Amino acid sequence: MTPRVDGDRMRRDFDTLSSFGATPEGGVSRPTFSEAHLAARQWFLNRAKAEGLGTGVDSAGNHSALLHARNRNASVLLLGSHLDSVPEGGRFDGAIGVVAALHVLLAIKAAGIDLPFNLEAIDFTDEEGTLMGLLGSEALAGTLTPEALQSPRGGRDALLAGLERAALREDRLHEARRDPATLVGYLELHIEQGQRLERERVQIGVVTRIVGSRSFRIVVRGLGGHAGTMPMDARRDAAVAAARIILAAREIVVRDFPDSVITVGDLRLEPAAFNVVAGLARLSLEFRSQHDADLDAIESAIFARFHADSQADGIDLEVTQVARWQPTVLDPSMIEAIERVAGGLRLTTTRLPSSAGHDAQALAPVIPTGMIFVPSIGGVSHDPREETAWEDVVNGANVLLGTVIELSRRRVMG
Ligand code: HGY
Ligand code: MN
Ligand code: MN
Repeated sequence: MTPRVDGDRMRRDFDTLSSFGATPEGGVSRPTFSEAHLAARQWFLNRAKAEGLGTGVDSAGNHSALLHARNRNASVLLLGSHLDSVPEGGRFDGAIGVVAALHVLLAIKAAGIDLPFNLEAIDFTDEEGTLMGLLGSEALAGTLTPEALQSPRGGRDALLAGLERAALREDRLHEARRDPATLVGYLELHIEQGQRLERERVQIGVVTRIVGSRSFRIVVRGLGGHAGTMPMDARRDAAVAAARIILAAREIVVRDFPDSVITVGDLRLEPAAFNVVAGLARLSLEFRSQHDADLDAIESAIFARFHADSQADGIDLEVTQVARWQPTVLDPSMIEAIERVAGGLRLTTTRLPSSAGHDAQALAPVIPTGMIFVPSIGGVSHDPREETAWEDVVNGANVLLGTVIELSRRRVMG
């Protein structure tokens, strides 16, 4: 009889986890290496230890619970996601993947099933990019580069301060790399963060590919001055130039790249006062597409426009690329195994691409990787209103559990 996760115990754990960094609006705020994030990670290790599981933390800060096979030198199947969140985010993004992975280990341990591989539930460091983005998963995959560490999304100072808070050393992050030959693969349960499953009334999403994205920091330099005495035709207003950038970005992508998206999520003016014309503006800009060619085309189209507009307005632009993630295809045999297991559980499934980024896209280039989605109510995510029905979370966890059993069966059958 295939074991099932204990949905009630998993719910209690999820509710405890949601208390770390809980916000009044009903979400969580657990930016990487914040007090709430560090407390959530420690809770995860303590919970695993209390259940008699092994635990470990690697040199990139990835936190793991371990269910050893009889042969401890056997390969490792990784299950997991991330406990960090965006600022003022939701309770489910990342968290259900880590809690479900833990409960898959517990269900297999309770059933006394002896797997042909070690099973590891992993919480990856800094998936959301408060510091870098995919920091822990890229370190484990061996694709984290010194160049990327030099211009991280959150800035060098924040990265160094965060590593220090977590007692991690930049020069040892790369030691987290695992030899792909020692890994069976990676499976991640995650909320869809979109509305497709809900709209189509489907219980399980089987992810086929993950969106690629590019992130830039843009500094806009104009000329500051007195808000009262500076004539309008003499101004080189950085706020106006930043607004032109935001509107041009949206116009180009909506008109020419309808399957892509572009976002300015962070905008700061200096000196930021009522009665001062802003001389400087700092923007974050990111765009995403399922196709590399589109990412290239968007990049050249928007920056050609930004530079042309800024030149005409006597504005100076400084552009720094701070992240670049390739569109990634997931493993066909993992897709097929997830579908087979969900079908066996009489759950409806559909194949779909992910428009959100995930740790899975860091691992997919080096090991067989699969992702399981469960519906997001209203498609809301990265917001305190983020919600998924608990029955759907339990379905997703049982598909994760069943897929582990299916992979072990295939491994034994050879
Ligand atoms: O940004 C993303 O898509 C993911 O939530 N980190
Ligand atoms: Mn996530
Ligand atoms: Mn997220």
